[in-house]
Amino acid sequence: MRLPRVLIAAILVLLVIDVVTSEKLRKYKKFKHPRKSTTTTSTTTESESLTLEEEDEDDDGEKVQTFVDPCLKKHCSAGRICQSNDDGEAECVCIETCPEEVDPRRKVCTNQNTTWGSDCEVYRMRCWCDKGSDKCEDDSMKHLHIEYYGECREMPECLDEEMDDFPRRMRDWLFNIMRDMADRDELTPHYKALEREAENNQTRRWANAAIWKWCDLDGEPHDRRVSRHELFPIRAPLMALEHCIAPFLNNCDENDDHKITLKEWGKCLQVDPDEMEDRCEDVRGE
Ligand SMILES: [Ca+2]
Ligand SMILES: [Ca+2]
Repeated sequence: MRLPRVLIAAILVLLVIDVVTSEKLRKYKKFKHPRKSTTTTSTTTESESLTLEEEDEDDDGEKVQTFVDPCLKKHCSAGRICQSNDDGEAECVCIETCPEEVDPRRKVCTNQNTTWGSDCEVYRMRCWCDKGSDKCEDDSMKHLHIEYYGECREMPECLDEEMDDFPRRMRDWLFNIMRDMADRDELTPHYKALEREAENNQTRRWANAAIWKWCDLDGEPHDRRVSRHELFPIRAPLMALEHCIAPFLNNCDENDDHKITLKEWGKCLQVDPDEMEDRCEDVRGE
């Protein structure tokens, strides 16, 4: 009789341990879950929880969880800052105050041909309109972006013959920048290989330069589409030198959805579509 009792007691103890362990595991998984989504979707869903926990061991070797600022790994686009909400979730909210700018060089000219005090004011207005705030002056400002720095000025019209020649000049320019960056060792090994291929194979020259630049422009969100905002690094500095750049880039977005796909980019640069395959270096989320 003694032995079965011991056995039953042992089974009961095992069952209790099992229940406790699986409960702990379930809670742990609940905490773990948000971390999974931090790298790939943090910029697409702005209110998602980014509660992170770091595990340390205390003096007794027990695992303890230390909560860290949910904003640490949160990226907010221009005009927004990260704030932790009541539930401890990271959230991007519109910047409340922009620094007062006195330097006229900080002024910017937008796609609506309006001069603003600073880039911060433009991004903040776009954020208000995106979020449906009553501070939004006009719904069209959802797509407000900076064309160039300085006050708006009269731009010479881009003539048809200038526009006809523009894709060729742009391709040339892109290839030369890529080559310069390779010479200065400023490309990653992945893009250096694309550059070498472009040097050695004439037929790949324009395609590789175009692919590299498109990948380079696709910043945040890294979604294999270049938004008008992401075009800023090439549009703003070229505006003063190339009056055709703005209409050229506008034409690139063929379906007018404010995003330029690799296909659209290749088409507007007049590169053979068969050569425009996605060869971006994927370093994020891996
Ligand atoms: Ca993008
Ligand atoms: Ca498009």
